[in-house]
Amino acid sequence: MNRRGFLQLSVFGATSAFLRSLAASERRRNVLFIALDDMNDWIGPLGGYSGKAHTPNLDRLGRKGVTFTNAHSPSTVCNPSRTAIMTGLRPSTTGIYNNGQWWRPALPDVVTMPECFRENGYRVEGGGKVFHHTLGNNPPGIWDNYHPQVQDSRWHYNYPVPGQHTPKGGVHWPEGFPLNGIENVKLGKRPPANYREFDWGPFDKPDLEMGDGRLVEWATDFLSRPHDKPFFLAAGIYRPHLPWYVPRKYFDLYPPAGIELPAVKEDDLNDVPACGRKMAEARLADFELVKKAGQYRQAVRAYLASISFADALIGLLLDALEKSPYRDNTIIVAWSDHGWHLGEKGAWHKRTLWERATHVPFFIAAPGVTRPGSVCNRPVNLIDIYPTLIDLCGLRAGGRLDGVSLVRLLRNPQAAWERASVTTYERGNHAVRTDKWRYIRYNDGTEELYDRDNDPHEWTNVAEDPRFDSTKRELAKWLPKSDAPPALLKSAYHFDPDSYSWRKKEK
Ligand SMILES: [Ca+2]
Repeated sequence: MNRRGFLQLSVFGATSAFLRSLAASERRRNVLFIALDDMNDWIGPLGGYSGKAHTPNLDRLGRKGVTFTNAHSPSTVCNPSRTAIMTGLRPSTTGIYNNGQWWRPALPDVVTMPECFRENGYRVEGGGKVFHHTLGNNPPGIWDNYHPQVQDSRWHYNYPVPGQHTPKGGVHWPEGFPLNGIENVKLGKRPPANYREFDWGPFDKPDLEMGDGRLVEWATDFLSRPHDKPFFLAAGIYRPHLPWYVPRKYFDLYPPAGIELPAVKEDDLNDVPACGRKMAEARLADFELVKKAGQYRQAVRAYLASISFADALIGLLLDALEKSPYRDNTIIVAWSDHGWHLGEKGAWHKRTLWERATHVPFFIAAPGVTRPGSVCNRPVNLIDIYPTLIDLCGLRAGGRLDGVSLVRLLRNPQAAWERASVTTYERGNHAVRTDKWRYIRYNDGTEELYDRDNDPHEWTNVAEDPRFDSTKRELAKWLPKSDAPPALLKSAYHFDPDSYSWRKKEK
């Protein structure tokens, strides 16, 4: 056969494979699952930032389906939140409360969301940070294929997959580290709590050469190819997680003079119980360091720039999907694992139970189900993603799920909705969110109650006001009925990254 005949045949072969995949994709819905990291509600569709946030692609995603404006995360730190989302089980069910625990040895039989799709005949691929990114949280049996996370600077846990637990050469501190010039970071001294990531500044690099850019390039390539099965494609974008390194053009969107700092009430924590104050003050030394170094405004700017970079990458994913044969048969879901404080309530970082830490971006566009540009203000939780997606795709759960399907709200965002949204941080500390209220109960029984209609900053704790006793009782009904004992800490195991197995240490 001459070369031309061969080419014609292969083009024909590729085309028919593409048509076959199209036919298969028409039978069942695909899922594009976009995970964001530490992205709070400072985005256009949620309006949490008092200035102008540049998030045209999140705006665009909102126009494609439903924007949930009152969505909250299961927890306010990465591992417990992501474990809850991916297993469909709350921290109070699993005992996974923090980053110092491994979920798999604690939950050996749990069927995670990608495993559920895989068992139902889907091709399941993932990349970047979907489960928590540190070693031992992304077991290899879950995915048909995984694109490892690429970091933009040296990072102590850059080994999420077997065989890659030794950082390869080429992962260095950026030239001039730290770009923020903070002396303690340069010296590797505390505070900050983690100097390796405590940096921000512009990179002179194209988007696709950033770690998240590599991930998105991989995901868009996946979307450009024929697939003979329906797919579940997870793309985990790491920004706006620290370090806030993004291409310079995203910093240029935010001239320093126009940066708005969050509103803070001087004596705000005086009416907060000790447990809450402790959460707010956990990274106080980091915050003080930022202010002392004259970096507060720059840090806020870098966080916003990081949001806009993540937004641009979401745009590339949407472009790729819209150009693909899967555009009319793919559900898009996008979410962030929790929010982030940049000074609100005196807090820096995450790990609190207030609005800025629990309130998250959450979008679902489901062709044939959602109406373009819908907005849903009902209180929902990311624990509901798993039951919602399997409902949309007609799959059955492999076991217990703590959330509920949101399909009713996807069809009618104004539908009556009696549920509250619950966020947990460490054992026995919970926040209950309804349309109007935030009720916090700590593990020593102390409480906070905020009337969000009249107090959107959550400045005035009215939990002690007897007029609200019955309100508190109603809200308390949503608290978990029990709080599972914490799963073992990592230090209780020997972990072998090559076989990806855990062995309990002898006592
Ligand atoms: Ca207060």
